[in-house]
Amino acid sequence: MAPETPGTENQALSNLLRENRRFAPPADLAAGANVTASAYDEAAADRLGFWERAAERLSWSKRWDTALDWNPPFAKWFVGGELNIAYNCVDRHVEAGRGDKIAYHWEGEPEGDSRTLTYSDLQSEVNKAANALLELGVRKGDRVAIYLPMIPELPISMLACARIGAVHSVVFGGFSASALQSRIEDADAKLVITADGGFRRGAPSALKPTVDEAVANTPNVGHVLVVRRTNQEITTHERDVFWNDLVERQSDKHEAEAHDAEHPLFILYTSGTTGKPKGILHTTGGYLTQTAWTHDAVFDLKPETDVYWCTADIGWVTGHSYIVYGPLANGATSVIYEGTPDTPHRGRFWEVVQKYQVTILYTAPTAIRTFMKWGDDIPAKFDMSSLRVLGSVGEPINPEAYVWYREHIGGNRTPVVDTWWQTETGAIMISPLPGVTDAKPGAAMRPLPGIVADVVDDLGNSVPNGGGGFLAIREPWPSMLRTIWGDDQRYIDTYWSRFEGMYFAGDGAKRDDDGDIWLLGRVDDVMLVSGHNISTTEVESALVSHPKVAEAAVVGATDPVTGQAIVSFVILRGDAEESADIAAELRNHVAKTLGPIAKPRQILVVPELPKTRSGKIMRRLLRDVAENRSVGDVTTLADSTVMNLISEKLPSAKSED
Ligand code: 6R9
Repeated sequence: MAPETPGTENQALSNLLRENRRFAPPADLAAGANVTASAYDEAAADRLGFWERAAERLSWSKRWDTALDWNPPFAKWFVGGELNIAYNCVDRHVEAGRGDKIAYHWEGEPEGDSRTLTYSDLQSEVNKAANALLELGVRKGDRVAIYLPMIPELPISMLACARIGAVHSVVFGGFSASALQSRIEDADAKLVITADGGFRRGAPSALKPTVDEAVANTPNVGHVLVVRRTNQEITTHERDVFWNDLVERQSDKHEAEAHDAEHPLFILYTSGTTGKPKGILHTTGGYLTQTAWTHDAVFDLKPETDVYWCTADIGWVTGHSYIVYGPLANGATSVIYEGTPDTPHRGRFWEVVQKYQVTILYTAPTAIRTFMKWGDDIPAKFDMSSLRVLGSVGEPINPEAYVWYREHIGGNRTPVVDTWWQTETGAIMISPLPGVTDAKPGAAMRPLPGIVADVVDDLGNSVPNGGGGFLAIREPWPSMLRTIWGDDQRYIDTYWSRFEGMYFAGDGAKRDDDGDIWLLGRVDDVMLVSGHNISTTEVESALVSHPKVAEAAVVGATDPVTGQAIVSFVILRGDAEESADIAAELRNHVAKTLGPIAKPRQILVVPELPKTRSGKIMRRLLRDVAENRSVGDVTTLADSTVMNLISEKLPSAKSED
């Protein structure tokens, strides 16, 4: 994204989109909010003291001596402190007399398949699993790979590892044998926890054969612990042990030992855009402090009355931080849903909201845009009056999708919090507070109290209000990644070398005239058109603001005249007709909304977009299509047939005027 022409250094990214809608917090929510505006002042006056108070919300066996030891870019938080994460997430709630409170309402994909776990239930399950791990020879510091569907044994396994100080590495159940194998090898895991299979789209889908293939080449894996979920036929090996045999016969008592605040908690692999996956390492005290505090503040969690549902997969960081650790540390009641939103019907999410009277819902823009495409009539059939706060994470949320979410899911009464963060940040960093902030659709608004984020130009200087550039974080934060597992140099190179003394997030951002932050997509995706750096997000948002468009992805393709030209891929709404002049209509709409510089060269109407398994659009593959190359590596695609569907559309990919 280096500027091509001299003198453009201070205009790293164009600011084209104007959005004037505002939504104030509901008065009752504001009046009883967990966190008020004063938190910003308190944190600004004493940032470390602020995080120390957040850490005091947890139970420590030994208090820390020093809040932060910062040896850039290596941080240690709550140095000298000791605590047990499983004790904080489970036992202390039972000891406080809340053992009968529901921790998880688990909803399987097959209808009628559900299970309820109270905090007492969770305590005995976690203790049994911890004892089982010990019997298998797993010790503090050992790594355990977990390859499970969204069943209760997944959080139970994570907590059992945390309890004994083993480091978990959850690998999303959709990954291939070779992806699993490379992650097992990189972390040198000695145990793999899996299941025979899980339910996906109405049918059992096998997991065990993938594990067998992966561990055939990993001699250090001593055992594979298998949960029976689908009762599919499986091949067994000598190393296999079954959850039902091993875990069920264990004692449900286990004394939790305190671990150092900096003891490794988990590794989570993130692929980034290219290359070898990075094993992001999170540790104990700082991670739990920030996930718990942000979950309380950003969702205004009232643990006694709220029913909270985060729809992410636990295999992604959102599930780690906001299905497992944050909510449990806060004693929340959560929903876990095993399946997909369209099984057995397209109203399944809203049926779950209605059934459990969900009050807080946290989902992704990709899901919201899919619901928009399916039509307003589907959510309208369900009673969702219990909802009071909605959240969004994973990608920039287009203003149109935000407003649709607020209106059709939130009944125009609920605030929507757009939460920006990453696997690397561990917890939410930039977000409105639902009882404090006048939210703007499409903006993540302000860094949370205690977080020092900035938008900087190419040289690392803060951009003025109205300017665009790179998102950077100027001060360490408690739940930051500590390193890339086994590769400190890559940690330094990837995150700390772009700007002196600042964490480089890899996202473009702008600051509006009020100083509020808008995320603009990955900087690798920025388009350079006639010397202007144009963000994918703004053009996509302009397209989605057209009533016929449900989803859009844009990329820059080499162009002889403008350097790069904008090529757009759009999915139409369920009720929109694909007319002959749709391309011209949409191109003009973008030009009118953002200015002629952002007018796409081409518009392609497609049935689907290529997405990662966590729902992010893979623009790299669309760039291959737009530049007439053969399509690159598709192994991280959720649905590998999508690129064929798009390529079939190619004859119409010729340029227009
Ligand atoms: C939590 C998660 C991180 C990347 C991040 C950014 C994008 C996430 C966003 C957002 C705009 C938001 N992202 N939340 N962009 N607005 N509210 O998604 O972690 O899978 O590591 O992805 O996702 O590009 O850099 P991860």
